[in-house]
Amino acid sequence: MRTKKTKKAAKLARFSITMPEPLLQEFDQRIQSSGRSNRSEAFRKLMRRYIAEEQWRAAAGSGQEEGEVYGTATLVYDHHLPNLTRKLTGVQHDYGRVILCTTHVHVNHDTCLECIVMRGAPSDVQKFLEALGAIRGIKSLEKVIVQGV
Ligand code: NI
Repeated sequence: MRTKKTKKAAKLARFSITMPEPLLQEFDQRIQSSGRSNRSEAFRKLMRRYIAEEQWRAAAGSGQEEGEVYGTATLVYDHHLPNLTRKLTGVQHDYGRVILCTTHVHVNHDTCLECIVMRGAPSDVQKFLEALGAIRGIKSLEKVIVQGV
């Protein structure tokens, strides 16, 4: 007799959320224009990302040196700012052990975009991100700790 392995579907729960109407309208418009998911799927995606990030934050906060997280840090900065690129390079060399690769894009005459792919112990990755965050002049720093790897 052949048995088919099937993944048991998780029981679904319903709940309600209160939020400003314009925020919900914008959210729904984005979902609709992406054509990829519905509101529930979009919320599930946000919640998984939030949980992964909080798990990492908790592990990093307790100084966890075991285990490994993957993530990216995406930076936007003006390379003309005095010392900024020197400090950025210095920090990346200090934490070379958590950097898998870096992609640099010259957006325009002034602006650079850099995406750093990271892998390392939660506490090490956090220290690296703190060191990046301490560099003055960076216009934006987006951190993503990925789930499912
Ligand atoms: Ni550049």
